[in-house]
Amino acid sequence: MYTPEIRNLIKKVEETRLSRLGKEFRRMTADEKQDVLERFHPDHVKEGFTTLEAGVNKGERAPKELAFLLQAKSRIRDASLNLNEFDYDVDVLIIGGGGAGASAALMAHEQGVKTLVVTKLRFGDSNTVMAQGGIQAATLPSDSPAIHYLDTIGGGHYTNTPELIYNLALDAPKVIKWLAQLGVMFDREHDGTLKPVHGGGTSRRRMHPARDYSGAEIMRVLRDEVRSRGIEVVEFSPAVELILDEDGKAAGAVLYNLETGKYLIARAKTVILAAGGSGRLHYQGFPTTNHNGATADGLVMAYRAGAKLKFVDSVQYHPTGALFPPQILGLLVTEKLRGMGATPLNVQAELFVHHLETRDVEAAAFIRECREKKLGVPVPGGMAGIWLDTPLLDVIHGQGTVEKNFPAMVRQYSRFGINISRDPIIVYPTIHYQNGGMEINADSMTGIENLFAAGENTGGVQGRNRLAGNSLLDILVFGRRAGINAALKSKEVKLKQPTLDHVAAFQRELREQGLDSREIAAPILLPHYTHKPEPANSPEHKIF
Ligand code: MEZ
Repeated sequence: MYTPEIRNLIKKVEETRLSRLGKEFRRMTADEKQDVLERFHPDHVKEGFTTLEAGVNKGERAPKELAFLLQAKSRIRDASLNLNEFDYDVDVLIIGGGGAGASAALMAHEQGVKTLVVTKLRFGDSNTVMAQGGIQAATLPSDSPAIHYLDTIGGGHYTNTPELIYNLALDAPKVIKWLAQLGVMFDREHDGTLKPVHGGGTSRRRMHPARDYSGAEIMRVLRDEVRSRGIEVVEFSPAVELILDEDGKAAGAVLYNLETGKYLIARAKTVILAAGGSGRLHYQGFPTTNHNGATADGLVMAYRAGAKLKFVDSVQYHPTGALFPPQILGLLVTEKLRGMGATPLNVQAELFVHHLETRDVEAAAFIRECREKKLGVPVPGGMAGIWLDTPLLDVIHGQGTVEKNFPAMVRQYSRFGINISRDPIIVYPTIHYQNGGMEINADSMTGIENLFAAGENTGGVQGRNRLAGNSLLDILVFGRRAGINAALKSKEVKLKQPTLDHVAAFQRELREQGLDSREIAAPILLPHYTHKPEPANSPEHKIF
């Protein structure tokens, strides 16, 4: 329920709506973008970062909260484990039960190899199911993978790895076809053709939604497919350490059964890390759109095993996280709203940024409007945000548009007495995506032999800024590639003596750097929400 003060401010938005119809704020120049990013994007807040003192990325910048975990002690430091007595013995071990893990499992299984998925929570609990707006692919006659490539590399400030986005854009139409054949119900025109929408930084309509629950719809189908093909899935058993063989090649993982508290050994000829992102580390105290398991587990395990990370100092803040009501603070308000024409406004109901700038620029402009210009919309508790004029969509496209295209969002807000077809909503940037992660090649292979990776725990596909809809695509393109290539590779592998020597070696390095006195062990597996005082050097989790 909006407060009387907020209701009063809404009047200005309503009074000016028709005069704003068809108007857009001009696009920023390259210099203006650079300026707003440097002054207001959280990636440029020096105090949010530190320098890594151990591991392969030593000397590089990382968010403080992530650096703390990358350099924390191992959970199994004091456990006595017999690596030759295994609980699971498979060809391909997939760590992670989101979209990347599920699509990898389907492809690996199609190669006729023994495939196992292990997942921290329930199968499907992941950022994939939280994705709302859609998946990018050049499917319109006016579009092409080449244009998709150019938009993606432009949005990523030319930092994306070219061979990765070449394959991302090229595989995209094939992935949409595959998903549709499996049963994903994308939004379609009356004649059955696909109905993509715009996203920030796209020059063509390319984002394919399933209403505003695109990720849940995709995960529904992938999960059903994995189950119906009889692929083994072990839930509530996160991997906590990779196992390498005596030659330093990936050879399995140590799992931790969350119900029994016992460690389990999974031996595998090849391993795929698809363990997701790190939004639940709440960098710089920001809220997040991410699911509870997004605690950087994949990065932590891979880093100890010696995998090189790329762009770990680059985090995506989604411009439109819910700011009010506080019960849904930080939850995603999909970019599909802006893609269809909803515009951000300041407290004076003025346009102040083009509604489809790329996310980093849009988020930085929102922060500037609130912090420097003091033109944010005040909410109880002292914060200020930005209006997103959702009712404008019914004016532009006709009555019922919001209801039809955003059923999940309508429901989310109606629980708090807010009708988003009638009233604008108040948003502010929220942590959405980890741009960086393990380096991979176009076969989804990391620098560690027999270790493959896909999805949010990799870096390079998205560069330093991801476009909307390119992460659902990334998990499928590189999840599928990881599945196929890990399966093919597993057919050649002769397993050797498994070891955890790399964990011991990393502990030694931490000790030498004076970093081993910390109490927290990583991966932390679940966010560390607590009111108890934190040990020294630990990240705090104050929201804002
Ligand atoms: O790719 C995304 O992150 C996406 C489309 C999110 C959204 O705003 O819906």
